[in-house]
Amino acid sequence: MNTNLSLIGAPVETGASQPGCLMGPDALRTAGMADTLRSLGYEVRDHGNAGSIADNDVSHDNDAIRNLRETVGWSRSLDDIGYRSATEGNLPVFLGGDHSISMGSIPAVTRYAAGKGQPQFVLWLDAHPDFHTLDSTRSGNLHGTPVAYVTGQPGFEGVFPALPVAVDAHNVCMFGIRSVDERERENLTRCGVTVHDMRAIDEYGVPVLLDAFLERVRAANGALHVSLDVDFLDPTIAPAVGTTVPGGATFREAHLIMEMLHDSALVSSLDVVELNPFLDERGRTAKLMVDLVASLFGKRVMDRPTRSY
Ligand code: HAR
Ligand code: MN
Ligand code: MN
Ligand code: MN
Repeated sequence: MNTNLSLIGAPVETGASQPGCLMGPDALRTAGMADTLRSLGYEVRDHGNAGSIADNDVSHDNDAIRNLRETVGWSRSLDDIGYRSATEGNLPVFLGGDHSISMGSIPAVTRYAAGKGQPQFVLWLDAHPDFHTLDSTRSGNLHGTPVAYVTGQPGFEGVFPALPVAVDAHNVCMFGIRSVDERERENLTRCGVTVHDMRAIDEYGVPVLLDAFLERVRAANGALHVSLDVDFLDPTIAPAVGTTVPGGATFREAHLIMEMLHDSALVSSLDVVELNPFLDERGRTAKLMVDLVASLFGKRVMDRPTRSY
């Protein structure tokens, strides 16, 4: 795994239904993100917080959509910064911010991977598939749309930046899903996204499902972007999120995923999103997110031989 990490703060809350994610990057910093990663042997550069380039006048005829121009501005700015960071040899870690930041982070890393001839894969850890299009969203909250956009679903043209390369929907694997809108369900099935809902995790367990996906990434020599939404976790352990859904991943399931990702050595970029510090309890969710990221980057309990199934 690349040992040069660049932390990119993305203080974005315009994609969410309620305010607070703006403070996410700073809460993750306060919880010790940079020093924790340094203690694991990484070279960590914190680029501070990015800003939105909202000098556009885009519009869409779905009147429910909220904060369209700001979100388009953020996607442009994060796409620029993320691409530059990857080009300079770093593994970008995007500190959100609501999940609309993936409309910049994923296009950036996908473009970079394509330049090296690598297909982009995405592991989406979330209660929600975030697979609405600009036409299908009823809430109008754009954090519900990034996966549709980055996989090139119709209706984003002329509003969000054109994607030089879209992610193949078949290369997207979701874990933890338990809140899906009707239109999302139809489109996910039609497009061939792999959706492991909580029932699948209960029935098969994390290792079988995750190994199958990681094997595909490895076989394709793919780049792997991990997008970690706080609400992937059960709200009893991660209360600091605006969209809690009961029945989420446990501490142990989440840690196992992170440890397996580290063992795979495949991860090439990361988003940590939807942390709303205004809703936290004495920083516990922020600290948990830092702990999970530490496991993804190699914090381990004991040395052990590589597991094989
Ligand atoms: N599907 C719902 C909507 O479109 C909820 C989306 C909530 N998204 C997030 N990110 N919290 O996963 O409004
Ligand atoms: Mn999400
Ligand atoms: Mn979510
Ligand atoms: Mn395909």
